[in-house]
Amino acid sequence: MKAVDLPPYYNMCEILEHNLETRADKTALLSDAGSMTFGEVSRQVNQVGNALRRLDVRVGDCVAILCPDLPQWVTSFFAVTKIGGTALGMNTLVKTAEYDYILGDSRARVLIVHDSLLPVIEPVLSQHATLKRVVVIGDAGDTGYTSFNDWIKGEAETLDAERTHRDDFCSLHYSSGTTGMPKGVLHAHKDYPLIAQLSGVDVFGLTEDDRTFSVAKLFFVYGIGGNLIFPWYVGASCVLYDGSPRQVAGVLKTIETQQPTVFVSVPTVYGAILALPKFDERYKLDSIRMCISAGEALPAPAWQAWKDATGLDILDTIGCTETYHTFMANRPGAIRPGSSGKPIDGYDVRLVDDDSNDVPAGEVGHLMVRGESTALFYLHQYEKSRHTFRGEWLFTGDRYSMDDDGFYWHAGRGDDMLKVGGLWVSPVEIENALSEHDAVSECAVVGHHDNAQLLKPKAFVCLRDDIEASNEVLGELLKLCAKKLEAHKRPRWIEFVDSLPRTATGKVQRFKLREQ
Ligand code: 3UK
Repeated sequence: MKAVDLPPYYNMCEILEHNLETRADKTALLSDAGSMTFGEVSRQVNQVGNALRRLDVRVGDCVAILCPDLPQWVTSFFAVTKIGGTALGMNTLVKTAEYDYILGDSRARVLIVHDSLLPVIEPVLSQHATLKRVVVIGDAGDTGYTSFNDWIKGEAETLDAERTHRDDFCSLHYSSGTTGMPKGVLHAHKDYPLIAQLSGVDVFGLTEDDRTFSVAKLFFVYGIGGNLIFPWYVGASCVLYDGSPRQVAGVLKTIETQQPTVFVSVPTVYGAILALPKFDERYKLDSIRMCISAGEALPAPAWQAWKDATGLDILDTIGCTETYHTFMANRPGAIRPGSSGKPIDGYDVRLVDDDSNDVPAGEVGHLMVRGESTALFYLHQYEKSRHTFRGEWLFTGDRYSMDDDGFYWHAGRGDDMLKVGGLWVSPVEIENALSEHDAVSECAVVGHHDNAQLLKPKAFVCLRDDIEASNEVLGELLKLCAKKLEAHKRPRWIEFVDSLPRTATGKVQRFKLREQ
């Protein structure tokens, strides 16, 4: 499928609405809060869309959604795109300062927020004059904000979709970098059917008989693609899970009760499940026919252990926020454990050296990718955009080699970024947190493989001359990290060293620390 195959005027809400003719009464989503049919989803989408128009949300306006994976997340998302707005699914795991930045950078006009997340974002809401209205899902209590249920009650259940162009932007996704705040990536209406066809159908072979379930949340493009866009594009159902993927018992229980056929997950969660004694006997997982992994490389031993325990193959795949979804994948029946597979139809990749010359097979190069679902730029980031979006080609920042059979092997990142549990971690952020302690004179953080061969942050810390390394200092540093950093960003090891290796120009040589 090519972008030109779509009608010039196309609205991505078609991915939901094409189901209304033949499947209006079919279950579209299942969740602890109950299930909804395609017809029910569509009616609520229309109510939210009408309520947004009543707030004067116009084409191009941004609406932010900060909510666990619940039906209201989904109906809000489709409602925004249906009226031609730009939907921003916010990461539910970040701190107040990041919400502050994102509200400013996106100029969100309306915020739809779940009551459980309101306390983290509330302190900065009044600083954003561009934010006109806050709607609360759940209990709005005496906050003074509008309650979601009251807001849509009485709104009409029909709504004409905005006549958007296939190239109009419809969603905004924030992705982290080495320094500073995350970068906004805009995707167009056309990108949705493209990824659904190229990955969901052509690679994963989803059909309307499938039921997807993802531990990657909807705010993460890997999650919304695999657990909402792909299934609905083919008329399949999805299972929403509003718990934490760290609670593997909850994940397994959900599989047992909701019986998904496709499991969309990340290496750390596969690892955590494998670490649970006799998980395959304690939980019934036999509804699953296909397991997908992405976010970070899946180690071959984990692939084998999963196969031994469940009989199932995991398809390791790689995508990025900039391409929206998968561009390389292991395919059913053609898997090389430990590799990221091969480029999928619709995408081309190149491996190049520092001077942009192609490198031969077996050698490591920078991974570039080309495909029509790729975003065009980072919002308000001219320099970073020029570095990453190079004409048709996207510079991913990943280092890869290709073997003689055409499989691609991840060789780490060219920048210092880490992927932990599929989530971005910047060493600089951890270093900044550690440096706040008086005893620390300098420090550096690198990725280090744990026993399961997954990358986790490790800190090398130099203490001030008058301070001795001790368990007490260590305890204080760990406590500081617990206060300042989200769980996946906290260093798993802290090593005290006398000095950090540096170049002649004073730059920390992280590669030397990585080798230790
Ligand atoms: C890394 C991988 C090795 C790699 C994503 C599937 O992860 C996704 O998007 P992000 O923008 O991060 C992209 C970066 O993550 N990565 C992802 N998958 C793998 N590294 N093996 C893998 N299998 O550094 C990449 O550049 O958060 C994943 C589908 C859609 C996505 N957006």
